[in-house]
Amino acid sequence: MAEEDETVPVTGRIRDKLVETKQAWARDGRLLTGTQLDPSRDRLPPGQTLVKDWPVLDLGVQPDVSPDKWRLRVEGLVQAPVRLTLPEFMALPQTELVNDIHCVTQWSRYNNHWQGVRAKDLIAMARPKEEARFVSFTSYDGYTTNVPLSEFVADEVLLAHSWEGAPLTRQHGGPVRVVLPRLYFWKSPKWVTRIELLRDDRPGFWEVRGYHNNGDPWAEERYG
Ligand SMILES: Nc1nc2c(c(=O)[nH]1)N[C@H]1C(S)=C(S)[C@@H](COP(=O)(O)O)O[C@H]1N2
Ligand SMILES: [Mo]
Repeated sequence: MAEEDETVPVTGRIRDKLVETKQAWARDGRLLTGTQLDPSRDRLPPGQTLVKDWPVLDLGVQPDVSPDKWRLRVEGLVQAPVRLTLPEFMALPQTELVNDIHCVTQWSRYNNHWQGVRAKDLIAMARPKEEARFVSFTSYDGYTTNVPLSEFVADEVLLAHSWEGAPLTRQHGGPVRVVLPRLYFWKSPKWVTRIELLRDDRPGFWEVRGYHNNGDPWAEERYG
């Protein structure tokens, strides 16, 4: 099979200062409160502040993925590698979910309405091999992150193309991003293109820069 040109234009520059600041916070253990809250009674995880708008956070590089160039691949330890164009992705069974998002830089936003494809439906198509335990995501801006496969196939995890009834904007990761609401939002890659199933864990961009490998907001797993 001929390799396609999968590069897309990007605007902006990697914000080294921001990356350095976030790394320094990890070193200093910033924002840790040590408060015990109960997700079945409480709604705002410890140390978080509620916002009404939706902040944009990324490395400062926003890829411009035109719909005809967008591809999504599920590969690695799978029996049936998946490779989808955007129309093929949109033709899969669609799910609507509402959830709260929690960013490690302290903001949380309630009641986000998403539409997209459930991660577990996509993974079922690829038929994971028995030894697959972890997922590594790669995005069009070069960003990577990782979660256990069991987290990715949880019911509330979506590959979202719409938010509040409108297509996801480019700055928030359109055409398609992962939404994994149980973990801090850095575990939800924008502009996702590759989902690789692995036997061994592979820490991603922030995970190798001092951020926690798991990232549970209720346990304040900000830094690792
Ligand atoms: N591809 C990509 N995905 C990413 C990031 C990024 O830099 N690149 N940043 C992460 C971080 S740190 C956060 S908090 C959320 C922010 O998503 P938002 O800009 O839609 O609020 O995206 C996550 N996903
Ligand atoms: Mo973040």
